Amino acid sequence: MTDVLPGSHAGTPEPELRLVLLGTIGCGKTLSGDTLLGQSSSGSPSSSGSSPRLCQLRRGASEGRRLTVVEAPRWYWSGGHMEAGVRKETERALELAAQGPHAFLLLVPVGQFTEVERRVPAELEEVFGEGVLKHTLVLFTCGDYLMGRGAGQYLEGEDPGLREVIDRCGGQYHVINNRRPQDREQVRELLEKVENMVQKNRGCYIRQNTLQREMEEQAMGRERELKENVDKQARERERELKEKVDEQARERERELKEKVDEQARGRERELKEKVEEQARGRERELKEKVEEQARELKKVEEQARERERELKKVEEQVRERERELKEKVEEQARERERELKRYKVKEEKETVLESRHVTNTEARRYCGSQKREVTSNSAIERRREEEREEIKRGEESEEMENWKEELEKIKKERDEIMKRKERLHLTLL
Ligand SMILES: Nc1nc2c(ncn2[C@@H]2O[C@H](COP(=O)(O)OP(=O)(O)OP(=O)(O)O)[C@@H](O)[C@H]2O)c(=O)[nH]1
Ligand SMILES: [Mg+2]
Repeated sequence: MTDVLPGSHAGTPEPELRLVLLGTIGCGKTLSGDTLLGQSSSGSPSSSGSSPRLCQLRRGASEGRRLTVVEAPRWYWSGGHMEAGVRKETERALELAAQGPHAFLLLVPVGQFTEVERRVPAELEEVFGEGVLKHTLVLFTCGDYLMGRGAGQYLEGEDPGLREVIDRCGGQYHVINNRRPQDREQVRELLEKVENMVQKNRGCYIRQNTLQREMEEQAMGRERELKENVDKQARERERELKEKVDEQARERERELKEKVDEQARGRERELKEKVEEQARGRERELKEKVEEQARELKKVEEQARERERELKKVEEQVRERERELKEKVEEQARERERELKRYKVKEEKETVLESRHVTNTEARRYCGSQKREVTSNSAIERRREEEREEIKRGEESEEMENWKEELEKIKKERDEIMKRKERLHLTLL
C-alpha cells in the first residue's frame, strides 16, 4: 500500500512535498492552496484549466520546501455517494501528484461539519484505496471562527462524528486561517506535521495494484507469522525465564527457610540449654538451701534439747532448793520449839529456886537483877537470831526469786526455739 521513497528528496536543494487538497464545495481548497504557496490563486498556473470540476495543479516554494499542490474538483454527491465523474476526476489527483502525494489534506471549515463529511473517509478509501487515511490529515479552515479558542475546546463542543473522522485519519489535524495568509507560522506547523506523517508512514502514498496488494498481503502474512513466531518464542522464553526465576525464588526461599529453621533450632537449643542450666542451678540452690535448713533444724533441735536439759536441771535445782528450804524452815521451827521449851523449863526452875532458897531482899534483888539480866540477855540474843533468820530468809527468797526468773527465761527461750523449729519444719515441707 505504502512505499518508501528513499531518494525522493536526494540531490535537490529543497525537499519536495506533494499535497492533495480535498473537501466538499467551498470548503476553502483554493484559498488554502494560496496560503500554503503564499500566492494568490488569481495568478496561479493551472495544469488543467480553472474549472472547479477539474483538478487544479499548482507548484511553488514555501517555508524552505518545494510544494506541489493539487486541488481536487468540487465534490458532487448523488444518493449518498460521490458522483462517478467527480470520483474519476478526484482519482486523477494521484497522477498529478506524480510519484504519489505525501499527504491528503481533508478540509473541513470550522463550524460546518455535516453528515456529508462523515461519509468522506469511506469515500476516500473507495477512490484512492485502503491505507489512504494513514496519509490523510484533517485541515480545519476558517480558523478565525474559533475566536481564540483552542482546537481541542472546539472539538469538545462539536458533533462526535467529527472526532470519529479525525480518529480514522490517525488523529492528525491542523487549523488554518486563510484570512491571514501572512501568518507563515501556521503553514510551517502544517508542513512539519505532514513531514512527521511521511516519516511515520515511511514515505508518500502510492496506490498499489492487485499483484502488489497480494504481495503486500503475503508480506503481511509472513510478517504476522514471523511476529507470531517471535511472540511465541518470546512467550516461551518468558515462560522459561519465569520458571527459572520461580525455581530460583523457590530455591532461595527453601535455602532461606532452612537457614531460618536452622537458626530457630540453634536458638531453641541454646534456650533449652540455658533453661536447663538455670533449672539445674535453681535445683542445686534449692537443694543446698534445704540441706542448710535441715542442718539448721538439726542445730535448733539440738539447742532445744540442750535447753530442755538445762530446764530440767534448773527445775531439779529449784526443787532441791525448795526441799532444802523447806527442811531448813522445818528444822528452824523445830529448833525454836525446842528453845522455847528449854526457856520455859529454865523459867520454871528459876521460879522454884527463888521461892525455896532466897530470903533477903538483897539476895532477891540480886537474883531479880540477875534474872532480868539473863532474861534481857536471852531476849536480845533471840531478837538478833530472828533478825538474822529474817535476813537469811529474805536472801533465800530473793535467791528463790532469781531462780524462778532464770527458770522463766529458760522456758521462754525454749518456747522460742520450739516455734523456730516449727517454722523450719513447715519450710522444709
Ligand atoms: N473566514 C474565512 N473564510 C474562508 C477561509 N477559507 C476560505 N474561506 C472562504 O470560503 C469560501 C470558499 O473558498 P474557496 O477557497 O473558494 O473554496 P473552494 O473549496 O476552493 O471552493 P470550490 O472550489 O468552489 O469548491 C470563500 O468565500 C472564502 O473567502 C478562512 O480561513 N476564513
Ligand atoms: Mg476552488
